[in-house]
Amino acid sequence: MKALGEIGVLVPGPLNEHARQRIGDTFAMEHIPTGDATLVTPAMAASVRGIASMAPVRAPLIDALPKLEIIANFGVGYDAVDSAHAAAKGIMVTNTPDVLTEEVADTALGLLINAARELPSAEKWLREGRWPKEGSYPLTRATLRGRHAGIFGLGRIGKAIAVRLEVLGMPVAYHNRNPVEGSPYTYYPSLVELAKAVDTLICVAPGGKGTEKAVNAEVLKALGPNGVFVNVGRGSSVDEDALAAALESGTIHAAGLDVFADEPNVPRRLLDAPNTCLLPHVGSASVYTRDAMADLQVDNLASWFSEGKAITPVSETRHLQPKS
Ligand code: A2R
Repeated sequence: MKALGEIGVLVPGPLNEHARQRIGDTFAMEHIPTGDATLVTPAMAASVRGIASMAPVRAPLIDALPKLEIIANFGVGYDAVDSAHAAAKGIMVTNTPDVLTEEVADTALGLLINAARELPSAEKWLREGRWPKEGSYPLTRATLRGRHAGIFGLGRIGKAIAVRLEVLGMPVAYHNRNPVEGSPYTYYPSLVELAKAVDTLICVAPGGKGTEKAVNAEVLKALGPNGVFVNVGRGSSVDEDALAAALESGTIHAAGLDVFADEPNVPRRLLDAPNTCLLPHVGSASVYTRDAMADLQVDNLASWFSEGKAITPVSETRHLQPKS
């Protein structure tokens, strides 16, 4: 078995600094500015056995690296990695679940409170000197009191959000493809039915084809005029035109969004829509949590190359064993 320091690990595009540091200290690190396969040199093709990514890893990049064994993704959502293509070629894919769960759940709560109680707008009122000139910020039409919450994607993070909502006194319901065994929350087999039953919808489902534009005009109409929509999952799960239209027309009351379909670009209509709290995808973005994600990403690589085992394989590649 080769010493870890002789194993080539490619970092395509930007990566968390702590992860880069550890990869550089542990492996023979290579870097290319983006995931563009044409940037792979013959030397990289001959030596790279692992990828550590925060940026997309598409099929052409995978195909340009004939010795590739493992793609270690930074983040629990791995929709930017072509995991089906990797699995078909026997290449392991790992992600970083659990270590970010509580941080993202906190962010969801912050977005909900900000959207419903307009705290960013109230702060703007203070900073613009309007308080002494014009008096108190107007009373908010929305409150958390008496709300009913629906979670789209009751997995690790969804459950952590549910616990927080229960503390706020909100009954919780959810929609997944399958009911969660033993869950105390009410299950709805359809997202529209869930939206009809609640006035607060929190999306924390994974991105990808199965959830693409799932939160559409019909779902938003079902949520209703007192509705607050929060998204800490993926922007691709939302029809953003329909969401902007729903906010503009009062079809729903407010939205708190941490994720967007075409990051870092945020549609003008969402920037201009009333009652929105918009964040630049900071759900897990504390030093504490990002360090833990970086450690798990690098530990997956180290474990694969030294023990022949990934720590947190994604479901599509869980069955794979090292080739050598
Ligand atoms: O559908 P199920 O029974 O496999 O439940 C999963 C649910 N889910 C879906 N629900 C409805 N329609 C779908 N097409 C669909 N696909 C998945 O989302 C499961 O309950 C939940 C995902 O939970 P976990 O796998 O535990 O992920 P975690 O750690 O909570 O993170 C969720 C997402 C990430 O993928 C990133 O996009 C974001 O939060 O950070």
